[in-house]
Amino acid sequence: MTTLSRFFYRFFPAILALLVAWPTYAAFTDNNDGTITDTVTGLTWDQCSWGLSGAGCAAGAASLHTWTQALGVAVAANGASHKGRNDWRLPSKNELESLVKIDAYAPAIDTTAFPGTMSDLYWSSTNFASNPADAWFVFFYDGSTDAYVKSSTYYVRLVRGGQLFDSFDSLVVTSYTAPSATGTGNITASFSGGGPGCGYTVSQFIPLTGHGASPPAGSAPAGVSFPHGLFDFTTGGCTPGSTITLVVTYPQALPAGTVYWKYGPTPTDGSYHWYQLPAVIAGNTATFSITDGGLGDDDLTANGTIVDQGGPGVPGGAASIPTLSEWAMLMLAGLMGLFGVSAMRRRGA
Ligand SMILES: [Ca+2]
Repeated sequence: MTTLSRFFYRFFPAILALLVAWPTYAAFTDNNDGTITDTVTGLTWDQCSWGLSGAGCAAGAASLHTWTQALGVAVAANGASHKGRNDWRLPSKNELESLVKIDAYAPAIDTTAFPGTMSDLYWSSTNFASNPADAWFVFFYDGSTDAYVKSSTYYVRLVRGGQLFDSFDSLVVTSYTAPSATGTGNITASFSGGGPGCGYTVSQFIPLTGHGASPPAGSAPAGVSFPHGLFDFTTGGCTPGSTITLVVTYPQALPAGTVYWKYGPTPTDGSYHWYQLPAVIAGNTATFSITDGGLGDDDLTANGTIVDQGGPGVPGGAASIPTLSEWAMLMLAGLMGLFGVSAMRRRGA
């Protein structure tokens, strides 16, 4: 036996152990409070899938959630100070993938650190960029990843702390400020309701005509002007059938008699037409509510998406306040009327 082979046989167990241990990218620390910290990523994970608890995550049953519900699980966990913390969130795709153990399957995870993990699909918070109706998941059977429609029900594991990778993936936008399309100043359109994942996927201020999203030219209701143009928006990721309440703040006070007009189909008339959406007009704000699938939602279905387009219509057309020359014409007309009446009286006398 050569010196080299003797060396190899002597250290064979150590070499083997090194090779087996090599693909371990994560270094887990059990915090003994139901959480596991990955010292590589700095993230702290809920040791159990949502729904499981206790030693070895042996109690309860892992629960299935739609993507929107999964975002809500984090909100609920924070409200209940889950495991003494209130900064839980749904992990991003990259964060969730960091848990995959590449030399394991069914489940593809360190089962000592994360007992009770389902060999199944877990939601990430990351939207699928080319189709906002889908989001990314990690398949902990083999560690693969893909995206699918958000209404699917998958498992959830929450995370907290660390560096928030892909923070914009989970950013839900509920307020939009931009100049009006008519040059009157900045408009802010904010909404509340619709669930934790409900945000604008489209938001733009458009003119009454001439924009790709504008209603057909000449279709607007007669005798009504739209000094601030229209607001065109779509929300996504909302709880199906939920109601959002919008407050749109305009740069100037809305005149008396202002009505919020919309162009689109309604539950009682499927063709595109102008109609008045019930709204509270006060000062420079218009406040109204739209229920997913109800009046004001152009897709007329409770699908988690609200499609809307409309704006405040001022009665009397553009010249609701007479200009100086118009006042002069009115006075002249009034004077001529007075002369006419006095002339008639003289003739009749
Ligand atoms: Ca809808």
